[in-house]
Amino acid sequence: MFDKILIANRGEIALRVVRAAREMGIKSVAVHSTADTDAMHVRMADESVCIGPPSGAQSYLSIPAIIAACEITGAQAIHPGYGFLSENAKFVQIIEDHGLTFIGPTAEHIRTMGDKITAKETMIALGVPCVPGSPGGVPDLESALKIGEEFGYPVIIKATAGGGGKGMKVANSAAEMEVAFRTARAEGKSNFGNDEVYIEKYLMTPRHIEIQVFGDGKGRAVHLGERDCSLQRRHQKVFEEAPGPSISPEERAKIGKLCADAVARINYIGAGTIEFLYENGEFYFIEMNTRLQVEHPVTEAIFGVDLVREQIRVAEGLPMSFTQDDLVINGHAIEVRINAEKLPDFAPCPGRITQYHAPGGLGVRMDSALYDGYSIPPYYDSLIGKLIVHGRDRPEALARLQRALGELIVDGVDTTVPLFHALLAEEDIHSGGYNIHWLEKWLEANF
Ligand code: MV4
Repeated sequence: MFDKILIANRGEIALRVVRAAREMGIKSVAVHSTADTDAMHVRMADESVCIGPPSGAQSYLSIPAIIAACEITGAQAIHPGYGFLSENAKFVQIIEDHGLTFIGPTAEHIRTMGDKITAKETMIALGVPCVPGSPGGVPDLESALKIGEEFGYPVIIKATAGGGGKGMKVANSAAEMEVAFRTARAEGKSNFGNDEVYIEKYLMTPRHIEIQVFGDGKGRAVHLGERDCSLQRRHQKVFEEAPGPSISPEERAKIGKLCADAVARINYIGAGTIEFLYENGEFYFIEMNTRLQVEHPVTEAIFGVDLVREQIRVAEGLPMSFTQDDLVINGHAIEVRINAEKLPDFAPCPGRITQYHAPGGLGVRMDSALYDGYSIPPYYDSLIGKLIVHGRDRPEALARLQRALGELIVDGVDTTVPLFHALLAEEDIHSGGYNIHWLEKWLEANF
């Protein structure tokens, strides 16, 4: 059993891990850059170590500094949070080489899912439905044009190492293929050092539905239903909910079982998310994320589980504390991401928080590392809080969201809060009738 773990992250997610560890009787070590000396995660952890200057590359991404912090403090395991080193297979390998434990999947699982072509081949072999497209990589323009003919336009060319929408280009016709193909390759090369691409049929109006899975690394795995994360701007999620407003219990059980069985077969350990596009009642796999996601609290709310606690348990070799039959959905949960950004352009807005008041009451959870007088540094992600509401049903969750947003005070910087007030006035948000393009179109028309 661990008696001390190190958290290789900052902000609300570092705090989230400190809290889970403390409830389990495990001490936590915070690491921080010189810009984060006064950060809440440093204050709340049992110990802290300064690991470098402000830039992420020299601190939260510095593997030697993080390993050294583990050796100095005697921490036995590392929780990576999300972002930073959370999906870095080399980091996992180095942790294991030092006799430490990574709280997350194996280096091999991270590597397999990090390469999108390999991920897709793996999922096809495991019986998970995928978007129709090229079998593996597409080496040249001639092959790309053949795939376009075979599947019909529009198609989407994706970099195998891609992510966050980078290295992704749509071709609406054979005439557009050359530029799209070349651009996707070039973006793959320059952003990820890998110019391999694959091609899929382009789905016009899907929803983004992701299935939460959890494995014990010994061939047992469960699913915790889906989250609908269709409301995105430039591939950044802004509003997430569980269960998905368009998914029936039968569909959930079917796709959930496929996903749980797939990750059980590969002895997956810990939390994972299998991302799908959902259109006309069909699920199409696109990617798997081998980490805890930002939006995990909506799943925690409706299932009443602590996913970080479970991650730590399975990393210790313990079984999960629930079976599939124990996992019953209770109500509806919604998360909104509160960013220090100025509308309408979402320009980062770091600065000093002159007043902070978190909302509370029944069914309200605020995950944030803010406090009165805190200065948001300009070096990192602009996420400053996640407001998660839980109700008996979707209308109650929406009403609770409106009520909680009204209580929230974040003064001193601009935030995305006004966006959510405006969204709550939209009929499409109340009916759940949105897809992956809805938010950008709405922003275009309204902001
Ligand atoms: C797609 C697609 C349509 N058809 N693949 C965007 C990021 C990456 N994770 C996958 N993405 C997409 N893949 C096919 N075959 C549309 C998108 C997409 C998208 C997906 C989820 C949420 C928001 C999105 C916004 C634009 C495009």
